[in-house]
Amino acid sequence: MELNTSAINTWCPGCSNFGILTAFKSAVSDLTAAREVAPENIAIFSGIGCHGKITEYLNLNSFTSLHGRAIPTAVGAKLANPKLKIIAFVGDGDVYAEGLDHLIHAAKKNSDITVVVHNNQVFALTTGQFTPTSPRGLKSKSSPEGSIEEPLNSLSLMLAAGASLVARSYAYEVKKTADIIKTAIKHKGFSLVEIIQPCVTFYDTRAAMKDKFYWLDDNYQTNNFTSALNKANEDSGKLPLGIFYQAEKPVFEDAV
Ligand SMILES: Cc1ncc(C[n+]2csc(CCOP(=O)(O)OP(=O)(O)O)c2C)c(N)n1
Ligand code: SF4
Ligand SMILES: [Mg+2]
Repeated sequence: MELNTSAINTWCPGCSNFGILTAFKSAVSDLTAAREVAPENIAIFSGIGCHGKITEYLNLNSFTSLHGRAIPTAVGAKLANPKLKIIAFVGDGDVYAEGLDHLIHAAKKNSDITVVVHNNQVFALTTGQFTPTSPRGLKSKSSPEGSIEEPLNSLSLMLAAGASLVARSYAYEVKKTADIIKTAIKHKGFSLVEIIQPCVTFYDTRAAMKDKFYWLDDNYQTNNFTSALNKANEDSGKLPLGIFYQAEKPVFEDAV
C-alpha cells in the first residue's frame, strides 16, 4: 500500500526521525501484507513537536492532538471503535512532561494502544530546552548553567504503572525498530516503545550512542517482571535495547 503523502518533509537533514518513519512504514507494510491488520483500521495520533509531524507524512487515518494530549485522544478513539489499531507518536517533552498523567493512567488501565516515544532528550521544535529525560548537566536555553535534575527513568516508571509491553530501541537501528514496533502493534494491551532519537540540531547524541548500547539476547525472558525492572534500572554504562517486558493482562476496553 502507498504510505507516503505529498506533504513536504521539514525535518532537518539527518534527523533520526527519518529512521522512525522508515521503521514504522516497514512495520505497517509487513502487517498489512500479511493481512494481520487492515490499513483502514489503523489510526495514528501525535502530540506537538518535531515528532508530531509524522502524522503528515503517513497516508493513514490520523489525528494531530494538542501538546501532551495524544494519549487521551488515542484512548478515546479506541473506546469508540475497538476495531482500530491505534498508535500514538509522542515526544519526550510531550509525554513525560506536559502529558505524563495521561501516560501513567493509560498504562495503569492497560488500554489497548501502542505509544511510540521519540526520545531526543530535548524540546526540539522549540529549539532545544531540557526535558524530563535530559541528563544532569545538559546546557540548554532553559538550563544555561546545566540541568540540575536527574533524568526520569521512563521505562521503570512504565513498568511500575502497569504497562503490559515495554521496549526501547534506537532510531538508527531501523530493522530492529521495525520488528519491535510490529510486536507492539500486535500486542493486546498497552505497549510503550521508547526510541532513542538523536536531535542532530539541538542535542546530537550520535557519537555518544555509538558504543553505548547493546541488544537483549535471545535468552532474555520477556515475561519476567523483576528482570525487566532490573534491566530498566541497569547502570552498566551501556544501554540495553529490546523488549524488556511483555505480559498478558486484562484490557481496559474489553472490560468496558
Ligand atoms: C500546551 C503547550 N505548551 C507548550 C507548547 C509549545 N511547544 C510546542 S512544541 C514544544 C516542544 C516539544 O518537545 P517534544 O515533545 O520533546 O517533541 P520534539 O519537538 O522534541 O519532537 C513545545 C514546548 C505548546 N504547543 N502547547
Ligand atoms: S530540530 Fe532536531 S528533532 Fe527536530 S527535525 Fe531537527 S534534528 Fe530532528
Ligand atoms: Mg523531544
